[in-house]
Amino acid sequence: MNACPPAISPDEIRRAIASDAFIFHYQPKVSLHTGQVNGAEALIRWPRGDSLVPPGAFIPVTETHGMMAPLARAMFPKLLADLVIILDLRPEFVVSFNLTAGDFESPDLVDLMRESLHRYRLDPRHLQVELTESSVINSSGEARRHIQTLVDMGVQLAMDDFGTGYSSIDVLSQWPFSVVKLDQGLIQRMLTSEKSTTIVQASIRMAHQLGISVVAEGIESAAVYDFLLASGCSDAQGFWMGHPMALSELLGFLRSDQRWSGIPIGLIHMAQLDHIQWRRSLIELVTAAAFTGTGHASVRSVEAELNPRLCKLGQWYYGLGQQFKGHPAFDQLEKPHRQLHEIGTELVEAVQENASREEITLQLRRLTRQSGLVISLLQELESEALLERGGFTQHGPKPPSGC
Ligand code: G
Ligand code: MN
Repeated sequence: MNACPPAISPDEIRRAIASDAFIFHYQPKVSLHTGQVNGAEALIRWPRGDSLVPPGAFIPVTETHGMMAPLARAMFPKLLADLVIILDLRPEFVVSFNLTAGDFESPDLVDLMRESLHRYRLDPRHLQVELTESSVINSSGEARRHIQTLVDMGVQLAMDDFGTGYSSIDVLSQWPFSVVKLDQGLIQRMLTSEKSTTIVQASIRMAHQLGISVVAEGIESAAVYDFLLASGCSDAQGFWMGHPMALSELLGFLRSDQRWSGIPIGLIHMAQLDHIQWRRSLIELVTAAAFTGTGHASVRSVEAELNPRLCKLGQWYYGLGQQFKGHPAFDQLEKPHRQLHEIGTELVEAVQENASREEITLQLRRLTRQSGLVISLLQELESEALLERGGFTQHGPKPPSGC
């Protein structure tokens, strides 16, 4: 039997901080929109002799002896020095690192981050702070204010281990998170549990509707990667693409310019959901205004949504969707989508001009028919894109049962 390695003492950690012994390893994140590495999670590592002290052996001791904040303070300038080197190679790169809300009880850390960013002349949008929701739930108003200051500076906030806590959804509504990281346990259970699959898909949809991007963690196979790509997830992190690695290795990894599949099939599905929501809120607004005599004022507020380039479907079509250009169903979509918006505009005008109930009913019917056309083109594009890349029936999660 192997003897347990001796426990790490708080003094050893104190000395290691003072002697600058800790470094960062970086685990790459792949954009599911482009198939390229677009960021990395920085993880603190302690090289000692020829090996690394496992994080599980020193992080808990550091935490219980209140040394996480000194460690974070010592490591932050190092992170920025590494980031400057990475940005030279990939100017859009984003590095995330792990903190707890408790690290923000005093304003020191935010002050240090602001000063260091200034000193390194770095744009804060290249930085992302990962906080677990449990640390957020137990945090004070002070910590919350300091974190808000950070977000106002332009630093992104990611909720780590989403799906493992108690009230993730509520925390999302109250804190300025722009990213959620789906917990690796949830991702790994996806292959064997239909319920986990549904939870992952529903979380991605919810985040999409909130305008929050989703990083899936713990991807260990092509099957899981493909499934997340088809579900509309934004980014992927896991051993299948890359383990945490030293900075020099990361630079080599980036130079090798490895590509994964970046055909965002899942976004076609999101575009359908966006369209259905658009139609529903327009119809709700118009019928409330026309048939109950309320909501005239709110009808005016939909004007931006009536612009076919500004609705969510339009934003996708003229943005990320353009990679499907040349695909017949995609190319055919523009005209009916523009016509749909024309009908929507006429409908709103009819309501504003107090048109008769019959006229409004007629316009509503036209809107619904046109919407059917738009959806059927999107569905055609989605199923053909799935067919082209082979679907995930041979190696992916089981298809849903029941229908
Ligand atoms: O919870 P947090 O996101 O901070 O966890 C990051 C940790 O997860 C790292 O220590 C990393 O080594 C580990 N990790 C990253 N990718 C994978 C993976 O694909 N599988 C497993 N089992 N662990 C992973
Ligand atoms: Mn993390």
